[in-house]
Order: sequence, then C-alpha cells, then structure tokens
Amino acid sequence: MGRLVNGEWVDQWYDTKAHGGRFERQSSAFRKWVRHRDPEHPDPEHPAEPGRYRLYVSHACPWAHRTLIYRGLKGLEDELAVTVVHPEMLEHGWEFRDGCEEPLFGARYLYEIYLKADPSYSGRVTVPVLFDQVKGTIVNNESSEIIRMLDEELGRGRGPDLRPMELREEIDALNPRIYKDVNNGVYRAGFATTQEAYDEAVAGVFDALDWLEARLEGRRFLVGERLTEADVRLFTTLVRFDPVYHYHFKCSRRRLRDYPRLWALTRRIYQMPRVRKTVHFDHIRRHYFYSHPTINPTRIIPIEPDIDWDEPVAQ
Ligand SMILES: N[C@@H](CCC(=O)N[C@@H](CS)C(=O)NCC(=O)O)C(=O)O
Repeated sequence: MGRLVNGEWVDQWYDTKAHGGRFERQSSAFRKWVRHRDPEHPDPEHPAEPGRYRLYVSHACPWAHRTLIYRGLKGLEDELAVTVVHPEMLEHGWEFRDGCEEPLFGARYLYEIYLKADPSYSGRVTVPVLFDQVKGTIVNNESSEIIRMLDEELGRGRGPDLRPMELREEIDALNPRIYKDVNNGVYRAGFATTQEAYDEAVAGVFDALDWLEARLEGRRFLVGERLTEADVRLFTTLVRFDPVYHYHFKCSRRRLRDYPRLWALTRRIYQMPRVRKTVHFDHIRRHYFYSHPTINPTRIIPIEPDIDWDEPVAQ
C-alpha cells in the first residue's frame, strides 16, 4: 500500500495523524470526459467509440463495482474491455498476477498504468480507471463520473436511463449523504485511528441507514419504482456490509439483514442477472481481510456468514 510521489512509488499506509485519527479520502486526479461527437463537441479529446476504452477495476472495490454494474446494465460488455486487479493489495498497491494479468502492457502493478498517463504523477493509485487505448492515457479515475459517461455517452440510448431528467434533482439530493455517511462512512469508521473519529463515523453510518430504511417505506427503490443511480451507488456498499464491513470496519450496531427494507432492496438489485454477474464475494472478502494490516494483521479470513442472497423478494 502506498502512493506515487513525482513518479516514484512510496510504500505508505494512510496518514490519519494529521486529521485527529480521521481517514480522509483524496480527490481523484484524472477528470476528463468521454463524449459523443455532436455540434457542441465536434472534436472531443476522448470520443465515444466502441472498443476504444478499458476499465481497470477491482472486484473488491465498491467504487469500481459501480462501473461494472453500469457496464452490465447498459450492455457494454463487448465494447468496453475490463482488466481486473488481484484482490490482495500489498506493498506496491494493486497488482496484476495469478490469473489477474494486464494484457495491454504486461504491467505488474496498477501504478504503471498511472505512469503511462503521467510519468510524474503524485497521488494515490486507485481503481476504477477509465483508460483510452488509442491515446494511451487515463481519461478519468473518479467512479461517480465514469458511471455518468457509461450512462450518457458510451451507453447512450442503450439499456435503462439511470438518471432520467425528471428524477435528476431527487437523485442528486440523495447522493451526497449516501456518499459521506454510507459509502465513505464505513471506511471512515474502519480506518479511524482514534475512538473519537470512529464514534463520529460509525454514528453517521447507522443514522444514515435508519434514514434510508424509513425512506424506503412504500418504495421499491430509493427514488420510487425504478432502479436509478442512487440505488447503484448505495448497493455496492450494502452488498459488502454483512460479509465485511459489519466486523472488519466495526460497523457492528446492526447487520444489513436487521433492516428489512434495505435488505430487500439489496436482494432486489442483487437478483438482477446483469448485476449478480458483477458480484464476486471471493475477491471482496480476500481483499479486505488480507490487505489492511493495521486492522487485521493476522490476515485470517473469518468464516463467511450464512446469507441467503436468493431469499425471494418482491421484484
Ligand atoms: N473517489 C474514488 C475512490 C476510489 C478508491 O478509493 N478506490 C480504492 C479501492 S476501494 C483504492 O483503489 N484504493 C487504493 C489506495 O487508496 O491506495 C472513486 O470513487 O473512484
């Protein structure tokens, strides 16, 4: 685990000391956009063309998982290549090895892909990465933006519209709290290095789950009757909650299965065939329990909880 500093790999765990034991996620560095050619953008830097782009992902990572769900729901499997990193993230960060090879450059580590894009890059080396195979560079490494490109540009007019005009305002209003207290909240609880920072983060997680549980009364999805971006963003954390976060990140007040509506929502989404294909519990569990030496130094992978993901749910 580490980061690049002026193009050099530095082995380093997250530094929480400067922030009172609080884990702070760095913002993503590559923020370009894939676009269709149209009168407004006659010559885009990264044109929407089938086969041109590749996603670098980890099956363990909830942020990368969003992009894989979009790729599946939009039917982009044949047009958008995927390279999966090895689930163990060790001293050199994400690696390609043992069945998780990198086909374009034969890279051993994900940081090599960042260096192709910027030889003097400084910052964390994260998944997901959207890579332009024609220009040989990274377009974007921010999942919340990559999913919108898959929805509106690469997958334009295909599959479901996950942020329809009429629901946009409501989706955009839900996203920030779900990000802060749920998606990132579980990490802030798990990576906290003081009791105070942990208490603050974990309270936020469960307050937000209570809020969402109440919101789901009389609703099949977060914004009414259809799956939207808000559900996908929430799902990738919920599906990891009982298998990992509940104990690894000490989010232990309740399990997901103690929230009837959130548990039903999670199954409703998981049981969609295009979503189910993207969920890899083997990578999820191996990654978390193996890659965080400050939390689980023995690397023992705890026994898997009995969870019936196929328990019937009203679709
Ligand atoms: N804001 C980014 C966050 C991505 C992220 O933090 N990914 C984690 C994996 S879950 C990662 O690659 N971490 C490696 C590191 O921080 O060194 C996004 O949503 O795309």
